[in-house]
Amino acid sequence: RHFSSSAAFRIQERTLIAVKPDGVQRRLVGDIIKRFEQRGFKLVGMKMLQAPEGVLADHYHDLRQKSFYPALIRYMSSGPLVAMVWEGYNVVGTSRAMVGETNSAEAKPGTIRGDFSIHMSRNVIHASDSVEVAQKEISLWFCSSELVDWDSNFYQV
Ligand code: IDP
Ligand code: MG
Repeated sequence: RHFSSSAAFRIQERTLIAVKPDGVQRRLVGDIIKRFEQRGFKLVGMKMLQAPEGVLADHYHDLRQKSFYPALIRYMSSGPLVAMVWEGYNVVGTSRAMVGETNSAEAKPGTIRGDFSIHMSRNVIHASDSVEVAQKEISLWFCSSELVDWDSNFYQV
């Protein structure tokens, strides 16, 4: 067995990533997948869907009182999105760094939002913001049979 079996790295974290409807319309799905693959993360689930209203209501439950909430739901319902589950060492924190600030105007160049978006109302991508939230979001968007627990023989921590 190679070193990735060592105890420190054995517990694998997962996160929910979604290419939002504007990202799909702008043909950014491939570019976004590429960034997560080349960083070294492992794709364990992926599907394209028109997000059901109930799922969106659950997903953005904490934002339901915000003034922008109705517009957010309209945005997220405006077309299909691509939901994915990515796995790997510290994937929640690292993917938030790769995605950049919520407010695209403040997102640094080199981040996904900083490269592809100018305004937070069309910010291209979702990424879970904590390990606990990630677990909730993954079970909201995916059933367990849709997640593939495959072994990687490529370098991976
Ligand atoms: P996050 O996506 O970076 O985690 P959250 O604060 O969880 O940001 O907000 C969820 C989504 O709601 C954002 O990605 C963005 O699409 C939208 N949003 C957040 N704040 C605003 C706002 O002030 N105006 C318009 N849309 C917003
Ligand atoms: Mg969030």
